[in-house]
Amino acid sequence: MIIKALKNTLADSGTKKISIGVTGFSRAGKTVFITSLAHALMTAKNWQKEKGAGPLAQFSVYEKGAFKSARIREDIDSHLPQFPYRKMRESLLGINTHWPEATTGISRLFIEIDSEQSSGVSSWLANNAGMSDLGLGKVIIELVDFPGEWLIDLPMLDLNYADWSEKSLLLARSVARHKFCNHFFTQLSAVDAELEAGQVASDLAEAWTLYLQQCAETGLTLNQPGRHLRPDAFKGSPILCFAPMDKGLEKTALYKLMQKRYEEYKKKVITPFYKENFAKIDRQIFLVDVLSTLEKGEAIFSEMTNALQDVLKQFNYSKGGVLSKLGFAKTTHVLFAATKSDHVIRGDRKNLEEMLRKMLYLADDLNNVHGKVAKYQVMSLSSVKATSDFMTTQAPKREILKGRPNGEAESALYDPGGLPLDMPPYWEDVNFVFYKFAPQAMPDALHQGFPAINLGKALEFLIGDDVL
Ligand SMILES: Nc1nc2c(ncn2[C@@H]2O[C@H](COP(=O)(O)OP(=O)(O)O)[C@@H](O)[C@H]2O)c(=O)[nH]1
Ligand SMILES: [Mg+2]
Repeated sequence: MIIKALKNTLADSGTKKISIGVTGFSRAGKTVFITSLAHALMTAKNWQKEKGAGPLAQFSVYEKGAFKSARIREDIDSHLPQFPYRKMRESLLGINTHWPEATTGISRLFIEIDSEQSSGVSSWLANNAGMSDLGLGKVIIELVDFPGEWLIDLPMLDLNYADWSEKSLLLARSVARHKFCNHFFTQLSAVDAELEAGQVASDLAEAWTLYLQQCAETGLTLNQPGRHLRPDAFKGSPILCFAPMDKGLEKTALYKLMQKRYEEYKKKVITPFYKENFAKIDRQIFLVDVLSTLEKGEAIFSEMTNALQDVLKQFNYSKGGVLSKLGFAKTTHVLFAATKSDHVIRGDRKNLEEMLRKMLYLADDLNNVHGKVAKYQVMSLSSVKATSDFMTTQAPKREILKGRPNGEAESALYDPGGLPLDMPPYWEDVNFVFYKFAPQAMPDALHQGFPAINLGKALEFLIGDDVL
């Protein structure tokens, strides 16, 4: 055991480590992406001979036949929660396939990838000097999974309590949200400043949480504070007992208590989460669920675009170079992926990519990301393809999907309708249906990985330069 650990340490000293931030709002597809990517890497050997096939198609090391092996390194940061790869994979295998459960806490996965050492120096060292154990030709990628609800907290770092309250209360009165907020506003207007502040604060926080839960259920994104929905280790902690209040109450003990807790929340919850998981990521894949928000209509779609805009301001992007090497402004590659692309017909997958690109013109209108990073790409992605592509037999022939929507017993043919080409879309003309397809039975997936679209292409963008 000790010798193995020592060998690993020695080998790791020459190994490139790449931290990939898998980012996205709740239900964007982070957990499914990590599961499918890990499983594709673990099973890639089985596809090796069929170039251009399998879930890692378009990952160049693999297509060139230079991919040697991948393994999960449970010994790295073994004191931290590990991403439950086996459990997630199991849910998608077998007869009763189902999508993995929603994520409640943070976890990490380290995958070591070995490739043929194609560079002259490294292959010479390996072949002639017996130094193949030094980690040359080896890359360790770190993937972090976390509840998407926490991501939406990052913009709070730039706001004080008064400004956050004003913004949140205004949003709560918006068309899409006001119907969920009556209970909270009734409580807020009846606040008795004479009562013990701690109790009133926790009642208001409870009413605010109820409101956020209802908003989240309808698909709205800007649900702050995110830990009210997914508290994880902070469950029951007084630090979460706050909610927004009108400025008119600022002289009261209750307001001051809320303000104090808000600042504590920023300092003790959001800042450590940001520092540990985002401040130093090398590469970022931002998963965006364009499709289900599109189906939910204008209010939900535009709130997601606004949330994207707020969140993108928080990251530290760079063109690489000295600053990034010193640990400042690290993230050099950013990939935006429109997920669940198996919900649209083949011919619309490029349109989906185009929709996201246009959405980013709105969300990143000052080019804070696009103009800053060394590498930038937009694509559509399906981490686990739950549909098959079909052509109708009767004229006029058209593309269609075969799949099983959640809750249905059998697979059938579905026409999801086309995607709008304008951004923002002309909402009266949108006729796209998001069928919420369940994963199909995938008898070969255990040894062949899950069928996917553009998974290898995404990996190529993220680490293709590093595993040559
Ligand atoms: N058809 C299809 N559905 C997906 C895919 N990825 C995610 N989903 C759906 O999106 C839901 C949320 O995915 P998940 O990875 O848990 O999202 P997270 O909250 O970002 O971790 C899943 O339960 C699936 O219903 C995909 O590649 N194809
Ligand atoms: Mg998740």
